[in-house]
Amino acid sequence: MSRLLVTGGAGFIGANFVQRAVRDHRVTVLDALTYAGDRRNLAPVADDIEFVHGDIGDAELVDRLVKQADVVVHFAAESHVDNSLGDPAPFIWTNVVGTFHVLEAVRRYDVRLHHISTDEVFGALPLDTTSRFTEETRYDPSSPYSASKASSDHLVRAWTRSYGIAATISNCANNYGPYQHVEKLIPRGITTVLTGGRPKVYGTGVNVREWTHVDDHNDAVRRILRDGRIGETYLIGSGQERSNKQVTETILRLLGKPADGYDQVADRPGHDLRYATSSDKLRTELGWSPRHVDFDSGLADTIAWYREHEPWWAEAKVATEQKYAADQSARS
Ligand code: NAD
Ligand code: TDX
Repeated sequence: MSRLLVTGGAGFIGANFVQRAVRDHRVTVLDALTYAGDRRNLAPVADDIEFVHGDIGDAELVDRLVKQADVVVHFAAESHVDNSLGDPAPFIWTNVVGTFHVLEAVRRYDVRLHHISTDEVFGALPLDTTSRFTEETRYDPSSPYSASKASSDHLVRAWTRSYGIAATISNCANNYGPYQHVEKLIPRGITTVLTGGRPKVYGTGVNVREWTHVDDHNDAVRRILRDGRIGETYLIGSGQERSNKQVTETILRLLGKPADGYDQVADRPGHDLRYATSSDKLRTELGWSPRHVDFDSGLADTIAWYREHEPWWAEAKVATEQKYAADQSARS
C-alpha cells in the first residue's frame, strides 16, 4: 500500500478521487478549504484518511508532508475562470507558487508526482472544424486561470527536464458529476432550476465544451499513476461535445421545464469558443476509455445527485449567486 498525498482532495475532482483511492492506498489530504473545498466531500472516508488543513503555498508544511509520501497527486488549484477574471491574485498564489513548492519538495525527496491540469491551457479551437487538441498542441491560454495552469505545467516540465523529477501531467476536458461546486455551468444550471430560477447562458451559448464524467477522469489518473511513462503528458476527454445552449436545454428538459426557459446574459470576456481533446495516446498506451459515453444519462444521474443533496449546496448557492450578481453589475 503506497502512501498518497492528495492536494486539493476536498474539492470536486479530488474528493471523488480520494473516495476511491482509499481502497488501495494510505491517503493524506492537504487542502486549504477555500470556498471550493468542503470536508463533507470526504465524509464517506473520513475515518480512512489523514486530513491536513493547510495551504500548498506553505513551503514548510508541503515539505513535511511530501517527505512522508510515496506519490503526490496534485489537484489543488483555484479552478474557476470567472473568479480569475475578477481577481487573478489567488490563481497566481495557488496554481503557480503552490505548484512551485510542491515541485521543490518532490525534488528534495525524490517522490513521484502526478500534476492535474486542464485542456484550457491550449486556448480555443474554432467552432467550424473537427480539429482537436493533442499533446503537441502549442500552449495559448486565454484567461488568468488558464495562464496560471499553463505556468504550472511549464514548471512541472522544466523540473522534469532540469532536475529529473519523476512527474507526469494530464490535461482533462470539462468535468461533471457529484460534488461539483455550484459556480460551474452544470451544477449552476441544475440548482437554479431546482430553486425556481432560469439558467444563465453567456452570450449566444454556441461555445462548445467536451464533457467528461469525473469518474472517467479519475480512472485515467489511476492508469497514469500505475502505467504512465515518466515525463509524459496525457490528454483526457470523453469526446462528448455539447454547446452550452444544448447542455442548458437538456438540463431544462430533464427537469420537466420548457427547453427555452433560460436567459442569455453578458458574455464572459475572452470566452474560449471550443475545447476538444484527442485522448488517443491515453487510449492506445494505457487502455483507457470513458465509461460514461451517454452524456444525457450522466447528466440525469448528476441532476438526481443534486436533487438528493440540497443541504450540501443550498448555502453555497446563495453566496455564489450573490457573487455573480455583484460581478455582473461591476462589469456593466
Ligand atoms: P475545485 O475548485 O472544486 O477544488 C479545488 C480544491 O483545492 C479545493 O478543495 C480547495 O480548497 C483546494 N485549494 C485551493 N487552493 C488551495 C491551496 N492554496 N492549498 C491547498 N488547497 C487548496 O477544483 P476541481 O474542479 O476539483 O479541479 C481540481 C483540479 O483539476 C484543478 O487543478 C483543475 O485545474 C483541474 N481540472 C478541472 C476540470 C474541471 O472541469 N473542473 C477540468 C480539468 C482539470
Ligand atoms: O452560468 C454560466 N453560464 C454559462 O454560459 C456559467 C457558470 C458558465 N457558462 C459557460 C462558460 C463556459 O463556456 O459554460 C461553459 C462552462 O463554464 P464553466 O463551468 O465555468 O467551465 P469552463 O470555463 O469551461 O472551465 C471548466 O473546465 C475546465 C473548469 O471550471 C476548469 O477548472 C477546467 O479547467
